[in-house]
Amino acid sequence: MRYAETGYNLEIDLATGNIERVETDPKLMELHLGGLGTSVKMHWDRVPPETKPFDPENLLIFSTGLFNGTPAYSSNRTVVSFISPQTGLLAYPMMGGFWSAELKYAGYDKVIFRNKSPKWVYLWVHNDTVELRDASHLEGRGAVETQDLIREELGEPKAEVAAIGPAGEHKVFVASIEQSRSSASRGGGGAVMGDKKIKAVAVRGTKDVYLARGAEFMEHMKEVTEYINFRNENPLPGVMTILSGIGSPQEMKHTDEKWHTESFAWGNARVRRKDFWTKEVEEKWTKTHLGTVKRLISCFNCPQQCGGLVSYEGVPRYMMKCFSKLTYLMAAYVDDLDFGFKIAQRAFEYGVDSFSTPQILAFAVELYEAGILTDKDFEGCPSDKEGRFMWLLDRLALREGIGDVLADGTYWAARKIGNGAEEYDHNTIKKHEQMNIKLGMLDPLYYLMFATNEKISITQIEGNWPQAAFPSREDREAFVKDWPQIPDDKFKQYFLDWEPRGDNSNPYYPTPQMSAEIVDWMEMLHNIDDALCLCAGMASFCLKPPYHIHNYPKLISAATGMDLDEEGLKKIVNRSRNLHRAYNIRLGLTRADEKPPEDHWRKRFPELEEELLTTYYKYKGWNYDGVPTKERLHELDLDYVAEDLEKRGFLKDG
Ligand code: MTE
Ligand code: MTE
Ligand code: MTE
Ligand code: MG
Ligand code: W
Repeated sequence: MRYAETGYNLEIDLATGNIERVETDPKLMELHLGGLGTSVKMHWDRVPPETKPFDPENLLIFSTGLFNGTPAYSSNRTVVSFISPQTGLLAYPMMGGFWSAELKYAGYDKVIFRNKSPKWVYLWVHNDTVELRDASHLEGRGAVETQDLIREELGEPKAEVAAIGPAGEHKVFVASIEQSRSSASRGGGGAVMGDKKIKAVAVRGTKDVYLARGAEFMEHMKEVTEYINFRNENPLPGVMTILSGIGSPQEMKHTDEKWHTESFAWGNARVRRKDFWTKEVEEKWTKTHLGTVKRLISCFNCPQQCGGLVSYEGVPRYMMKCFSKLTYLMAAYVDDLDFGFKIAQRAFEYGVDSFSTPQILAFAVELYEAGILTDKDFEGCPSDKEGRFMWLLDRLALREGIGDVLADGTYWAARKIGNGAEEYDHNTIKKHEQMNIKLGMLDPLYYLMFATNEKISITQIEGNWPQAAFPSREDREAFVKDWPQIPDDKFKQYFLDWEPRGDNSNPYYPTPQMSAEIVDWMEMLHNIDDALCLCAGMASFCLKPPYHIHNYPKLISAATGMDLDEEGLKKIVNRSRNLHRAYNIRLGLTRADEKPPEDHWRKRFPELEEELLTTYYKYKGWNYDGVPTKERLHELDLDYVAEDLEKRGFLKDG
């Protein structure tokens, strides 16, 4: 009997149509838990580093995590992994919703696609019945409408469907995979699906998932439940509204957008508008918001309601959450919230990432204004800001005209366009568009998080540590008094001593050593969440979350029967993290790539930044180049990785 996991994967060879149900090695759970952890292991073992994103050998893995389908609240993520067409490194976008629970209940932990299908297909998984079905009639259909069309033709209203839209079909590098109220957005998973000619993956399951010690598990969950209730009744004081609660950022609930509209940059991540949020704007936006978001909704087995059902005049109803509300309108430099709701609907049907896409469109507008793109490139484009963005979105999603170049993302497009366009690609890391943050003073924690995290996106590493120092000592004392989530008491002192101004403030405080420790802690929690496929909004991504390093080992032990303590759990996720790093090193990641976008901060400190990176690498057990050392790999039972890195010349002299 297998506990928490089902112990079976589905292996789909798209070239031959062969489908296999494969029993997995139980040892893998002990070594990597599941989710992202075991997926990384599979990429390492099976996808050689010479593989290009659109080679048939590039595996596309849809993975559940260890906790999906168990009673653990908010465990509803699916992690999709593949070599990204945009970055050339391993990408792992995640989506919530209900898909993972269905797959677990159907009896599988992962669906692994290899090779390419000769014609459009979708996969239908229904317990023991698994089939590739013709999808030629779905070509050109939207990523959201396709889900309904498939449920209808299957006669299975409860099937969960992850689908691509036209952008994925056209292998747009920023194409997403859309599913219910969720989206595996970043890194171009939609393009890899499109390249393999998979239009969708539909799942329905009615079996059980077993727990090793169910009663004990439920006892621990009682405490989690109590804490969730407590946090919902007691929002944190002293932090911005968006960070005061739990769940993923409550953009559908809150109407106060002072922080985002004034702290993040508009246009192609250029301009900060520090006086934007006037009384007048607030009233207008609040009215639009409340008139548009009809009700709030949750993912599978989650008490929070982070999603919104959006009904905006003239466009079909759809689901939205978090920051997509603002990315398009801010990039387009449009002051109306209405535009955000209008364009997002179209973008979701195309199936594109709402972080990267608006940045690319704004980049195109800048190039046009600078005369690098011309009237010929923009032939037929309306001249108003809104019309122009819609027009550019259509071109990009369908790879028409100038859109064909833009569809590869800012980095690649800039190099294809040439003629000085590279200068305008200023907001990418590792060839991937970033959040349009624009702040004054370098923040050592965000510096490290941006530069080094394997997701190549800030969302997958920030979280447990407050984003800004609290002005008053009193407030800091109150905050640390009730902070059971921290992995070590020393963090309380770090926080108490951290001040908004003066000697103990950014960028020199937290010191490089402290910064390394804090970032490592936040990242470790994300790595656990991504292995369990638990929503980071209830753990690593929020302040004072219900799940943390002290209760996770107990829950995992009761669920799996493994008997893990904190050290044991840390070791497992560190093992997966180092394997992940080694894999990206093999794919060409270097120290020189590990830097934030050029002007996230006005004030920069090159020497300090070097020291931060070096200190962090050392803390991680990596050498100057960011490669895990032989000793570190040995400690983590990864000698086979050290051998491989040595053989390929990435690791010299340990
Ligand atoms: N893109 C689409 N199409 N839909 C979305 O809901 N969410 C954005 C961004 N891009 C979103 C999107 C937000 S708020 C986040 S945090 C990231 O995707 C999450 O990235 P991931 O899905 O790749 O993990
Ligand atoms: N959960 C995990 N495990 N990892 C993540 O990166 N991102 C959070 C949240 N939960 C995240 C996560 C953020 S910022 C957002 S906006 C939502 O997931 C995105 O939800 P979606 O992927 O279902 O669209
Ligand atoms: N950058 C900063 N400095 N702080 C944040 O909280 N959150 C990330 C991303 N970058 C975040 C950030 C996420 S998940 C999203 S969706 C957008 O910015 C908006 O995040 P927020 O709503 O948490 O501010
Ligand atoms: Mg997502
Ligand atoms: W988000």
